[in-house]
Amino acid sequence: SAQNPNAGVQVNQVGFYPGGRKIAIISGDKNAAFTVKEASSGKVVFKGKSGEPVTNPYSGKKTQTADFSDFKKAGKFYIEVNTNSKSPVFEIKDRVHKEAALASLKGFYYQRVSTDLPEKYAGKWARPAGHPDDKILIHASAVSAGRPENTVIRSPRGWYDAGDYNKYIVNSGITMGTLLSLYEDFPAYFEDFNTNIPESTNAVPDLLDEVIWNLRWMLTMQDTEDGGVYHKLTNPRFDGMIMPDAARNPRYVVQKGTAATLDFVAVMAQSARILRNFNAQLPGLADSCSVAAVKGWQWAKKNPTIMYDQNELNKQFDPDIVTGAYGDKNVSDEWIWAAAEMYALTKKPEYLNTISLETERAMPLPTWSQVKALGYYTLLRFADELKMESKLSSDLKKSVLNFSDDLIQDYEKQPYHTVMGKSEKDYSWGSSSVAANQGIALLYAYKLTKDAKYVNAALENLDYLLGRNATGYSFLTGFGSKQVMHPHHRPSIADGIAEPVPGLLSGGPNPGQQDKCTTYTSKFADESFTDDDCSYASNEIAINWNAPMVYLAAALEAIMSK
Ligand code: 9MR
Repeated sequence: SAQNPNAGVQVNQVGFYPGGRKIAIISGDKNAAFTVKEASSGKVVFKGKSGEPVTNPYSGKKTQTADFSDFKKAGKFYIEVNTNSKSPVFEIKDRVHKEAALASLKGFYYQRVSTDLPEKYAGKWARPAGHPDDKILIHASAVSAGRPENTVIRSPRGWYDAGDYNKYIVNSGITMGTLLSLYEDFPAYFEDFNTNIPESTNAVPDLLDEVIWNLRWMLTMQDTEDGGVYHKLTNPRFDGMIMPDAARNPRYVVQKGTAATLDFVAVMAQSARILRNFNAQLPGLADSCSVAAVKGWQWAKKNPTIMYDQNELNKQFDPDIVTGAYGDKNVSDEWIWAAAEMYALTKKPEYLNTISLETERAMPLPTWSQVKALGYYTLLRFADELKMESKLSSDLKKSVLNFSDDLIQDYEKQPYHTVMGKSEKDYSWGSSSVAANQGIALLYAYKLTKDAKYVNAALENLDYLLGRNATGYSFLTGFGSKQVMHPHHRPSIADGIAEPVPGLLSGGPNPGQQDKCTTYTSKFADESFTDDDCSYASNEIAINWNAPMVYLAAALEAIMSK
């Protein structure tokens, strides 16, 4: 219950693969035994012994692990510890996460800007188009000779960033990189992956069709005169809790910046690489992307240190802009990512010439402000094709593997038997994306070694996201027996429909509690979550959190269904 989020038995509320690892977490320290029971009959189908009690480093609460991996029968079941302690019902079956993978990609469709979402595709969440974005003003911070004040540009399409209605290049960067990498890592899987979107009947995979909706917007964010890319397209202040079509405030593009431009370059290079295989269906698009990438790269070379600093800009220019800043003060990682993608696109090693790949340092987890690992993943993906120097590829390999080896070290002793949460820092704003991005890193380690221990740990982070965590919530809307019902997401709040838009990943526990909502019931790092739409710090949704969710669920489907 909300009063005691640690009560009971927590599981992935969606379910398990017949051959996969299956773990439940039992609260308390006095449970020597557990049973698995068939949901329909209550018949005992498996008996197990729980692990040694573990003390939660954040709350001091005790938990025990129930491992029933040896039970491999398909069906619907629950775990019982004593007569009053039962887990939610879960399913064991092949392709058990396909629906979650499809829904979390479909989540992007619901975020589409400048278009109607007809009932045929959007079901009861159908809504009229919002934000045509065909008359965008140039903010005073962004005026240039070619685009003086009072210039109006077209910048339609894209996805709403999150619970708000703005469009931010930096955050689109990691989001697109993650989805495009998913396609490059598992292209065959997307031959049969239909999200029921308007483009579903064309000959392009739905994953790419969805990505292209945002790609076409990103292309409009480049100043074609000089190649620089506007940091974001935004209202001066956040809209109220209204539907997209009711939000009519003027919108601006703001200052061009180095981080935005390099993220743009990386996305355009990767898109060009992928889309040239679809030239027949999408004539010219791959070429446009590669031209845009080269132009952006040249701009960044000339403007290597233009950091978007919203507070500083507000001192100089009107109107004040107070929406998401995505201000990044260090762009060395953006250089690495952009250079890696340019190299992989053009096969010209010169792109890496002036760049330090920093493989001697620990690989950082990908976030919107730290994209180095995306560059590593791409370089490793193409190491053979690029005939990469063996020292370079072995350094990159080591870096990616060390990251995962540190993660999995002793994770079985964690209170929820997950790599997620080993470090208190994992519970930051958007912690769900930490879990998902850790899972992706583990799957790259698996790709490099074929060692199943990495897949197990990745799967357990998916278990975390779908319910096996200290809050007991499944963080993907529309999934699980204890669902997030009140995400900080304007359409979900304003549409008058009880269920939130499905397939969106809630940010998850964040002890920062910056929203100051009064409904949190705990301050412990792993419980610091409230399913309340006031909670933009723990219960918003965002495209850069949904993308790794899509990746993790779809990649595990591809791997586990072989
Ligand atoms: O994900 C962002 C997080 O890392 C920052 O700490 C936080 C505060 O600046 O902003 C988050 O991004 C938000 C963005 O600024 C505006 N749209 C909603 C995003 C998710 O909360």
